[in-house]
Amino acid sequence: MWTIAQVPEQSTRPLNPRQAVVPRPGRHRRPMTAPKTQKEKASKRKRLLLIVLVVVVSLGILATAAYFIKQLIDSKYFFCTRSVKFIPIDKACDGKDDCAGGEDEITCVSRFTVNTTFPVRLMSDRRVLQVYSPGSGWRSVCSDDWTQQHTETACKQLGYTYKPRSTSVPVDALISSLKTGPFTAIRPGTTTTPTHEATIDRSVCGSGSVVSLSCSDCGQVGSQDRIVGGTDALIENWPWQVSLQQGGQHICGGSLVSPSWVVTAAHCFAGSKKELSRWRVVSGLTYISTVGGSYVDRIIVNGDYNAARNDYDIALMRLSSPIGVGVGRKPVCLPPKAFGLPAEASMVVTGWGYLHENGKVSPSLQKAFIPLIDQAKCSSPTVYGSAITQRMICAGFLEGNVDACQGDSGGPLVYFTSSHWHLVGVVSWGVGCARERRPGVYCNVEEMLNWIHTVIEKNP
Ligand code: 4AZ
Repeated sequence: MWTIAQVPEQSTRPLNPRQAVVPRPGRHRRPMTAPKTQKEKASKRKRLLLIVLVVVVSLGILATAAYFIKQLIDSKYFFCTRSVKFIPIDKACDGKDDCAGGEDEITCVSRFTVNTTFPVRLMSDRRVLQVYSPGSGWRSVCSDDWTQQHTETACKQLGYTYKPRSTSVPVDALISSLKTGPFTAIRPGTTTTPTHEATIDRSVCGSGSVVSLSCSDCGQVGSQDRIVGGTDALIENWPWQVSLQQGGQHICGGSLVSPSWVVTAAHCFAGSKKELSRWRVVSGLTYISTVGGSYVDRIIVNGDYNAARNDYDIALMRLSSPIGVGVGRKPVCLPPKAFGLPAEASMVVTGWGYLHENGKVSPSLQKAFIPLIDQAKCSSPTVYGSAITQRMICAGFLEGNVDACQGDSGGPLVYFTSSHWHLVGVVSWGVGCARERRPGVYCNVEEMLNWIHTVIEKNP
């Protein structure tokens, strides 16, 4: 075996064996492949490193430039893949085919009007399960023969289900409008039949109690006292809050009501904002960022939305894949029907909206505690008069100073009760921001429950 140790440092054997090579004193022959000096090696390594660095930096610059160019093109044009051409973005989703095969009119916001009654609901702050039938109307479900299987079936009908539980509430403990019925009870042997088709009317509950449902761990957060500063908020405390973005820009707020569904305002999709592929839903961040947003595969605007009056200002967005629920990403609870918000209930509005009427979007999430304003007071001629409909609620201070503003639109107005946060409003409109006698107006979520449940059921 030829090892390094066997290599003579200076061979005296001639290359031509007939001619002897006499080593001359003081002069050394250099070997055929001279070993590099330490200095040479270091400089070669340095040169290589420099080349790698230049290549990496150039690639980085190129990628960044490509990203910004793409953002710029995406913000102005829609690309028709089949006919390989760009069309101005406002020609996409305008009701007219501009690409071959109408490609520009496929992935767009849709409208949906509900004209039926979603047959299952939770009633009052006790979350009493009620079912609807055209013949009998709404009836509270007795606890008689109710099982965990029935709980799972009913919760599935209501949308998002995680660790569903049911409890019994004595009829005597109900609000007066529910005490006298009407009631209904489950027919035994109907565990997987939709709840409203599995019941039989009863004049009284044999067990003396009705079913109360808790379908998920919605609206539950850790302690609230980790908030730093006056109005700065941490996403961990408001984990349903999301930022709806287009072309890397925050456009509206929204609220997760399940891992796949975001409730927001219909007016966020006005004008050229109807094309689905341009939207991203950024969740789990206190400081707004444009990276890592979820894609959206459906946007459904309330079909009764009236842009001139801001009436029915609500929309639902379905995420292409559900978000992973964690400390910064959790759904908020939808309120039950007849939630019974107390007068001047202290609620919280959150968002990255303007910090002043003519300001700009806030880099960090903000929160504000604001009281509910009585409907009659908000509809008085010195406030908003006849502009306030049944689909709206007002919140804030008549003296001004604290309010939602541009960019908060679509975001949550929440109320804490029975150890859960509930989505009672969606930021909708107002005259200016924080002006005297011009409080914030919110879409009344309680009035939209039928529409929300129907949309979610029809788009599994
Ligand atoms: C807006 O332009 C907006 N002060 C949102 C909320 C309010 C006003 C304007 C309420 O999106």
